[in-house]
This record gives sequence, C-alpha cells and structure tokens, in this order.
Amino acid sequence: MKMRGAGPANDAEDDLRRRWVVSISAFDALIAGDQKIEYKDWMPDGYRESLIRQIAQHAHSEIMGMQPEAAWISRAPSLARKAVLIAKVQDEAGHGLYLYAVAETLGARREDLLDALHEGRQKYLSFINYPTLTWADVGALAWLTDGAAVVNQVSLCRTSYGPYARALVRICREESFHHRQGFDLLYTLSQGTPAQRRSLQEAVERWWQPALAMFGPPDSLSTHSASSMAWRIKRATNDELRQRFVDLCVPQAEALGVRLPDPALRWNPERGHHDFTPPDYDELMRVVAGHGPRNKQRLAHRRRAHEEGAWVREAAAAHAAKEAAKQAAAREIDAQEAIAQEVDAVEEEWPLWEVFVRPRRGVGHTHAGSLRAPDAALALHSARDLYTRREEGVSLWVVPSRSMTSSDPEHKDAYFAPAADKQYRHASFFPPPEGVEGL
Ligand code: FAQ
Repeated sequence: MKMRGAGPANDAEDDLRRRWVVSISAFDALIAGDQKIEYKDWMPDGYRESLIRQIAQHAHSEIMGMQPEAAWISRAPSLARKAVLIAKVQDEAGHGLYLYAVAETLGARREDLLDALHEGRQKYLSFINYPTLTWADVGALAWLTDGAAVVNQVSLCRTSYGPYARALVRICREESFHHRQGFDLLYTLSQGTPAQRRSLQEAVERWWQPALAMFGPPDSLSTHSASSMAWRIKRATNDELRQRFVDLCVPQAEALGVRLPDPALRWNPERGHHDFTPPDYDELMRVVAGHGPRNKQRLAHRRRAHEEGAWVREAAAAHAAKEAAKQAAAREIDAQEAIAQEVDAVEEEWPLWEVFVRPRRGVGHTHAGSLRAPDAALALHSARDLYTRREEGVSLWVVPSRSMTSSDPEHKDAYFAPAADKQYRHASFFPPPEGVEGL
C-alpha cells in the first residue's frame, strides 16, 4: 500500500532502485555464467572505470612499446630482419588502435586518454623505459616481453568484456609472431660467433627482470586484482601468470643455450613449478614513477610524434567532414529518388487523367481539370461527379495524362511570342484602300 505523503519523487526513486536491482542482478548473472558483457549492457560504474583504466594502459603500452624497437629498424642486419621489425612495430601501432577503439565503446574519448598518457596521469608498462643497447636486445625484448605479453593476453582473451576479449584474440595471434621472431633472432645469434653468443647472454640478463615485472606487483600488493578477478576482467592473478611465464621460459632458454639470471631458479617437484626470485618491486615502482633509464626520452618522443602528427589528424578530420557532406547529399538524392519511386508506384496504380468538358453542343471540349483513377471507366465517373455536378457539360473526355504531349514551357517565346518580322500574317498588315469595304 502506498504511504500517505509518498510523492512523485519517492515513486521515481523506488522505480530507479527497482531497475538498478534488476540491472545488477542481470549483470551478476552474466558474470557468474561466464558470459560476455557487451557495450550496450548495463554495468556497474566500477567495472566500467576499471576496464577503461586497464585497457587505456594496455593501449598506451602498445604504442609506447613501438619505440625501443623502432630505433633498430634502420640498423637491422638484413633486409629480411628489417621487414620483420617494421611489421612488428606496425602491429603494435595497430594493437594500440584496436584497444583505444575498445575503450571508446566504454565511453572514453581517445583524446582524453592520450592527454592522460602525455601528461603522465596514466601509466604504460615499465619495461618500455629500458634501452635496447644492442641488436641482441631487440631479440631478447621480443622473446621475453612479447612472451610475457602473450602469457598475460592469452588469459585475457577470456576477459568478461566482449569487445576487449575479441580484440585480444586478434592481438594474441599477432603477438605470437612477435614472440617467435624474437626467439628466431636469438637462436641465430646462439649459433653464431662467441661475441654474438655473449651479446645474447648479456641482453637476456638485461631483459629478464623487466619482463618478470610486466605481470605487476605480487598479489598481496596488487590494488586491482581482487575486484578485477571478481568481475572476471582478469582471469588469473599477477603471480599465477608470472609463474606460468617462468615455467615456459626455462626450456626455451635451454634451447638457446642461455642462462637466465636468477641463482634461485630451479624446478620444485613438490609444487610442479620452478622456484624463482620475484622481480624487484622497488625498482618497478621507481621506473613507474618516472625514474627509469629512458622514461623522459620515451615520453618526449611520444609527445613530439603526437604534435607532429597533428596535421594528419586535421587532414583526416577534414576528409571525414567532406565525405560526410557527400554522403548527406547522396542520402538527399536517395530520398528524392525514393519519393520519385513512390510517385511512380502511385502513377502505376492510380494514373492521372485529364478531363475535358463540352459545355453545350456545337462547341469544343475544353480542359476542366485532372483527377486520379485506376481505369478509364472510373475516371469518367469521377469526372462526371467532379466537373459536371451543376449541369456544366453535355459531354466528357478523359485522357491519360501520360498520353498527352505538351509544349515545353521553356519554349514559350519561340513558340508563342508574336514574331515581329511576320506582321504580314495579320490582316491588319494589309489596310484596305479607302472606300473598299467587306475585306
Ligand atoms: N608497469 O593492481 P595492479 C605489448 C600498475 S605491451 C607499469 O596489479 P592490474 C606491446 C598498474 O597498472 C603489453 N605499471 O594492476 C609490446 C596499477 O596502476 P594504477 C601490454 C604497472 O591492472 C610488447 C598498479 O601498478 N599488456 O604487448 C606495472 O590489476 C613487446 C597496481 O597494479 C597489458 O597491458 C608495470 N609492469 O594488473 C611492445 C596487459 N604493473 O592503474 C614492444 C593488460 C602494474 O592503479 C615489445 N594489463 N602496474 O595506476 C594487465 O593485465 C594488468 O593491467 C597488469 C596489472 C597485469 C599489467
């Protein structure tokens, strides 16, 4: 029963609350049933914000991640390696684009996300702030950090947000090429000279820790893992993924003949996993805070690239506006054609007839007007009702309008203007002699 005094405001609040309960139950049921949430679905604000945060950082990492390798494109030791590196760097730009587009489905604006990156308000993964000192670093970076990215992102392919999951399936397919070509590069070095093998070992030593740190802080210190796991944004914790990565790397390192730089690294038969030294989180936090060896250069380069690319964005926007105007004009023409087609259809079923009435015997039929009718008999009936209701005529003609040919209004002058040079056509041109009549 409704309480006395419960006004419209309370009704509206109740309704809102009821709808919210229905929405959150539907959302919880989808998550519990391991179903995907799509962008039109209702979702809690926290879920949306957490996704935007993670996806934006992921996108930033992809486009920032182009830099350590792009520096080696001009120095690649063969055309084949150069082509592969170009393709990889281009893929990373592409991954950034897929991911910014996913963040946009959640209501984020790409310009805002890029501003946040450029102003240091949003993070990107710390490994990007380390230098690629030698060609072997290019291989180690790809083998280890792309390897870590694959481990993380294969798990994220099952994330609960549909557009993110679908983008990740595509990204993972490309990342496995990145990972593989890195291993191939290192394998080639491992078969080379002692100096090449040395550079391989040194590069792996430089990249092992940054790769381990890609999985984030330990679970006990992770800010977002609990909520992200509950919402199934993340499908495995930071430590679970890190362990998976180490277990995969050990046999690959053996194939490369390279030593992973961790004295504590060994197989633990009881756990069925390798024990290893976790990454140095103080260092991770230092680098994330902007004090890594390349933070300043990477961000400065990124800002410069963004500024230098402004004309491309402006040109693309101008082109898009022009195309939109063209399409609007085409739509207008389409609309006109649709009207014309409609008119044609009416014309087919209910053609137009011209009505001529003879007012009395002995005079010609004169045009009285037009009407629509499906056939001649009905046109005649209608013409009688319309034009001779008051005994205006003694005879009627109905003629299909389309059977009539008329002069073109544009030819009015040529057809009808009195020809000044043909006055002789008028009788008045020939004045009769005085006194002559009857002419
Ligand atoms: N560096 O509470 P958690 C690629 C931040 S790149 C910097 O555990 P969460 C291209 C974290 O964001 C691969 N920051 O956070 C490439 C959070 O900061 P916030 C890109 C880090 O989100 C490859 C705070 O610490 N892949 O493929 C790092 O639950 C090779 C607390 O951490 C992805 O981004 C770090 N290492 O878990 C190019 C995967 N770790 O937001 C060239 C998607 C943590 O509170 C060569 N992301 N932080 O300010 C994820 O899976 C997650 O976001 C984690 C972090 C696992 C990174």
